[in-house]
Parts: sequence; C-alpha cells; structure tokens
Amino acid sequence: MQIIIKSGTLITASETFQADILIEGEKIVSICEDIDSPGSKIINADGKLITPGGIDPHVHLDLPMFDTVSSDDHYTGHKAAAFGGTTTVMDFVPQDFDTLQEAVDAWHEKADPKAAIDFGFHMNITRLDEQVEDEIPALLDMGITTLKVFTAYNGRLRLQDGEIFRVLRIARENGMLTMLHAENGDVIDILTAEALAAGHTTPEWHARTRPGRGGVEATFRGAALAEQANSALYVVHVNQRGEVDQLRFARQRGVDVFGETCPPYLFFTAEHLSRPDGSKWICSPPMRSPDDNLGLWEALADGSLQTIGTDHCPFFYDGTQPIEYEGEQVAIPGKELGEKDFTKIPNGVPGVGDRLPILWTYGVGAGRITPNQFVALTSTNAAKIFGLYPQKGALLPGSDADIVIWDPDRELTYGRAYAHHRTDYNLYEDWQLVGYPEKVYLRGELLVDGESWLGSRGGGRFLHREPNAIMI
Ligand code: DUC
Ligand code: ZN
Ligand code: ZN
Repeated sequence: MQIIIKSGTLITASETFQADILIEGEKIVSICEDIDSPGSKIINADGKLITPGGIDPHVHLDLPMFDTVSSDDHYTGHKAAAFGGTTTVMDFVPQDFDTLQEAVDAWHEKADPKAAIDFGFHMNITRLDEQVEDEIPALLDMGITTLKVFTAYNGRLRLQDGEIFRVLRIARENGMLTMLHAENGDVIDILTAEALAAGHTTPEWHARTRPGRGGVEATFRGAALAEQANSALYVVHVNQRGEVDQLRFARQRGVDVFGETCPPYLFFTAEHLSRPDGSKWICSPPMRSPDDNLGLWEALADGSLQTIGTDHCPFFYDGTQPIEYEGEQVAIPGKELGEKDFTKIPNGVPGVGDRLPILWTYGVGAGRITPNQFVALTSTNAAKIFGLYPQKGALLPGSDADIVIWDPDRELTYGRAYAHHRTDYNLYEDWQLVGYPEKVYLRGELLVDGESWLGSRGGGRFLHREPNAIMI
C-alpha cells in the first residue's frame, strides 16, 4: 500500500522545507513537491510539521532493581515512547548470566514478544575475565555493537580502570563503541556509609552522597582511558557543566568522545529531592544546580553534547496503590521501598514519552535549540553514533518510514494522562505545551493517531546493528 503525506513542513537535522512524502510498504520511497500516485492513501499535512521518529538511545525496561523491577516493560514502555513520537529505543542487557549469549537470549525472551516499536540492545559489561573478553566480538553476530561500563556501583556493576581500558581496546579492535556511566564509586560508598551512620535517611542525601566532582573526574578518566586505548567513548547521562568541559577538552585533544544528556538534567536540580515527594526525582547520577541546567543547554546548542536520551527507568511513587493500565489494576513496588532509607529507593525516573513533547516546547519553543538541532539531538545523531543511519533517524528515500506528524498549534496541559508511562506520576505534571505529535508511523504503519493506540505487542523489530558506525 502506498501512502502520500502531503504538504507538510519537513524538519531534518539540517534543513526545513515543504514537500510530499511517498511511502511504500515500510520505506520512504520519494520526497519531493506534488507527488501524485493514483490509488495512494492521502494524508493531508498542510500546516503540520514532520520529523523522523525519535530515537531514544537509553532506556531500562523491565529492569530488576533492589526488590522490584522498573515498571514499564517492553510493551508499555514502547507504547509510551510511541505516544511521545519515539519509534526506536535502545535498552541495556544486564550481564547476569555465565555467558553474554545467555544474557542476550534472556533479554530477547523478555523483549521480542512485547516489542511495539523497533529496538536495539547495548551490552552491560560489569564483570570482565578472559572468557568475557573472548566473547565480546561475538556480540556483533547478535547485532550488538555497544558496551556499557560503570565507574560506580562498587561490588555490583563497576569495572576497575584497567578493565575499562581493556574493554575500550576490544571495542576499538571490533568497531564497537564503549558507553560510560561516570561517577566515583569509592567516594559514593564512603559518603553513603557516613550519612547512614549519622542517621541521614531522606532523599536529599542521595545527591549529597554522590558529589558532582566525582562525575567530572570519572568523565575525565574515561576520556583519558579512551585516548590511551585509541578508542571512542560515549558518556551517558551527562548531568553537569563540569562533565561537558571534560568532553570539550577531550575533543580538542582529538579523542572521539560523545555526550548524552537527559531532559531532567535540563529542568530540575538537587533541590527537588528536598520536596516532600522528593523520591520521585531520585536517579543516578542526580540532578544538580541551575547553573548546570544552563551549562547543558549551552552544550546542546553549541554541539558539545550530541544526543538527548532519557535513561527511562520508571518506578511507582507509591507502589502500594494500584493504577489502571489498559483496563487492569496494576501496582508494582516503587519508591516507597526507601521511605526510611534513601539507599533503598529504586533509582530511576520515567521519561521516554515525555522527551520529544517537552523538548519541543521548552527547547525549541523557548529558543534554546533550533528545530533542526532538536531533530539531530533526539534522532539523527543517535542513529549515526549507534549504527542505524540512514535506516533510522532520517527523512530520506530508502529510510524506514518512521515519521511523526506534529500539530504545531496544539496546546495542552501535560502530565500522566498524556504520557502513557505505566507509573503513578509524571515529572512534568501540569506543564503547558504548545505543539504535540498527532500521528506516529513506524515503518509505514500508523501506531498513534491522536489519542488512539493502533500498535501491538510483537509489532516492533529488533535492530541488528553493524559495527564501525559514523563518528560525528
Ligand atoms: N541510573 C538510574 O537512575 N537508573 C537506572 C540506571 C542508572 O544508571
Ligand atoms: Zn547509568
Ligand atoms: Zn541508565
């Protein structure tokens, strides 16, 4: 079946122009003025904006944490993503098995039957020995080209510097990319033990025990290790100005470093943890200061950060109270687990559905980034860095027909009702938005039409990625 999206204003990472889009099956086949193809279904997009489907390079779906699990699985999280204009997400595979193959198989078992949009996997490397080192190249046969390492979560997820160096070298040899969670695990452990011993149990101690300079130092260290390994590095969830400084410094030295931030780091600060409902804002690393918010916006505008992901890892605020989801009552233990001890509050916030609408109004609408930067930061750059371009992240003949039609004039009061996350709160409750996704297509199939959900479990496809992605 052919579809023609007529007279919309297309926004890509580099241009804005009016054109028609001809879709045949799963692909865009032509983009030009006045396409006429008898028998096609015509979608009138006069006065509408058209962007490529969003790509969120950082989500955690169905992730076990502490005594619970992130409350969106690979269906509910994908559905929420689609409502917010995101058609591709990338999820992290925990290394919880003897072999990487078993870990990946287990994650496919969870994800494949539920997937409603297209998705890829990153592999967490949280234990390194010779067997794991030998196995990493085989990830390429599994379509996985990215390895995530941590400098925090001692005894659980952290690798030592020498191990990170080894991972970086293996990545370089195999055309893979290493991703880094940058905090100082040693300092965090000491400060946390001291805080608990002194009887400090409330959420603001989450940020106080994870000082920002630990992230700055770990970003520097990661970039320096990457330079010594002659390898590229992608720093996830950059949350402060000082980390951006380190990325700029590394780039000046010729290192291929990339930085990702997430919307909460642009809008919220550590002060939010002091609210009576402060646990809603608990994630790692924490949100910092107003000056850091500003520094991150500047870095997005000047190209020092390349992507905006979400680190979507939702938990209920009060998991003892059920919510209705698709007609059923659902309650999943959440932030209340840490009511008496901040270290037991599951780390993570919802956001996969919020990202594009919030950034459209408060990024583009507020004049902080241009519409083309918006597309680059939320879609195209991630497609390039993660080996999906131009299949994804582009409005080009031959690309997948992942398309968002926006109503630029739609005004609404945002919050839980629009976000579709399977949780009981939203960080942007009552925020006023202007401009909102109206229709969302995945490979030519209409998934979201206004408030109607037309997607399905199993309709999403795993993206087998190729190594040696583009270094932007
Ligand atoms: N940080 C979070 O807050 N949640 C999931 C993983 C992470 O790094
Ligand atoms: Zn992380
Ligand atoms: Zn994460």
